[in-house]
Amino acid sequence: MLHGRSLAVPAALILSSPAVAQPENWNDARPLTLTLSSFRFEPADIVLEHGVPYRLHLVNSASGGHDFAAREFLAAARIRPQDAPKIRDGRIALSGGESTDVTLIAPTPGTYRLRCTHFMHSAFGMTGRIVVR
Ligand SMILES: [Cu+2]
Repeated sequence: MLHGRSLAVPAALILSSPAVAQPENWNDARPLTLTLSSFRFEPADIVLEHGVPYRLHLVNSASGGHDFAAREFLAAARIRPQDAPKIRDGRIALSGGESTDVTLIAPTPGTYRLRCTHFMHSAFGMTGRIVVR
């Protein structure tokens, strides 16, 4: 009897482990291209569905640097682990001509701000919105 109980404990621990209980189908992520240029995001309004994985393909078509700064969105979204190092301080930085992919699962529904933090870029119109519904 005691032996049977001791076997049940590790099984319960395994089932409650997030890595096992919530497998992510990162390969099924929907592709979404976002272009950064001087001084705009295209598209500037992004609509995502809550709980759906997306592969954000960020392209900086300008010769100078820009960034995808969306602190609240990136903090709330579930980021594919290998893409997490691309995010620093709520931003994904892209040097001129650079592109990168970040795969994530859209967070809680709401409207999240997007902007470029380079000096004066948001004042010149480099802002956007991410709407999760
Ligand atoms: Cu910019």
